[in-house]
Amino acid sequence: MTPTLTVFERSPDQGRGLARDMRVRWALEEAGRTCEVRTVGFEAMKDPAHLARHPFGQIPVWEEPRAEGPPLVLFESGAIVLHIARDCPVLLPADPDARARATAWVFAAVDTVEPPVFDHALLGILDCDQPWFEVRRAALEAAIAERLDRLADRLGEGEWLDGAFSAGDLMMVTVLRRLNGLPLLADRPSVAAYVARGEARPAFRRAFAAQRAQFENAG
Ligand code: GTB
Repeated sequence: MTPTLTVFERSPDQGRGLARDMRVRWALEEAGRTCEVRTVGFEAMKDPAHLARHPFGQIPVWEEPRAEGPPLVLFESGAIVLHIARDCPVLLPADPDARARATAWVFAAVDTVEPPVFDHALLGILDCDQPWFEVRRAALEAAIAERLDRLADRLGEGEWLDGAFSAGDLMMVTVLRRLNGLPLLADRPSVAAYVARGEARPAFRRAFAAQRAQFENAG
C-alpha cells in the first residue's frame, strides 16, 4: 500500500525545490521508499476536503494507508520526515542518544533557524516598498548571521552536525538552501560547503529532479 504526498500543483518557487515537500521527497529517497504524488491548487488548499487532511490548508500532507482502519494522515514537514526516518538508520541512527540528538537538530532547523530565514525571504517578496523594509531586513540578517555563525562553530571541520548524516542535516540543509546566492551564506564557507554537501547527495538530486519534472509538466 503506497503512501501519498500532497504537494503544490505548481510551486511558486519555479521548480527550485524550496517548498516544504522537498524535504519529505528527499527523506523518502534516503529511505529508499516511494510514494504517489497528489497535487493541490492554491484555491483547493482551502477546500473542506484538503482542510480535513491539513488543518491550516497547506502542503505537505502525508497519507499512509493502513491494512485496517483509516489511513495515517500527517501534516508538518518535520513530523513527516521524522515519521519516515523512524525505520531508516541513515536518517535516524539506532543508538538512542544519537537518535535523540538527530531529533533535536530537526527541531533546531524548523524552530530556531527557519523562522528568520523564511521571514527574510518573505520580506523580499512582500514588503520591498514598506518604509520599514531596510530596518527589518537588517534585523533579520543579523539574526540569520548569528544562527549561521553558531552552526559554523558546531560544524567545525566536520561534515555534518553530529557525526554521520541524519534527518537533522536533511532538515537544516533544506532550510539553509534558501540562502544560496546570498552573501550571508557565501561569507561562511564552511556552512556553504555543508549545504552543497547535502545537495550533492544522490538522494537529494533524485528528489530535486522529481519535483522539477513535476513543475515542468504542470506547464
Ligand atoms: N510548518 C509547516 C511545515 O513545515 O509543513 C509549514 C507548511 C507551509 O508553510 N506550507 C506552505 C503552504 O502550503 C508551502 S511551503 N503555503 C500555502 C498556504 O499557506 O496557503 C512554503 C513555501 C512557499 C513558497 C515557496 N517559494 O515560492 O519559494 C517556498 C516555500
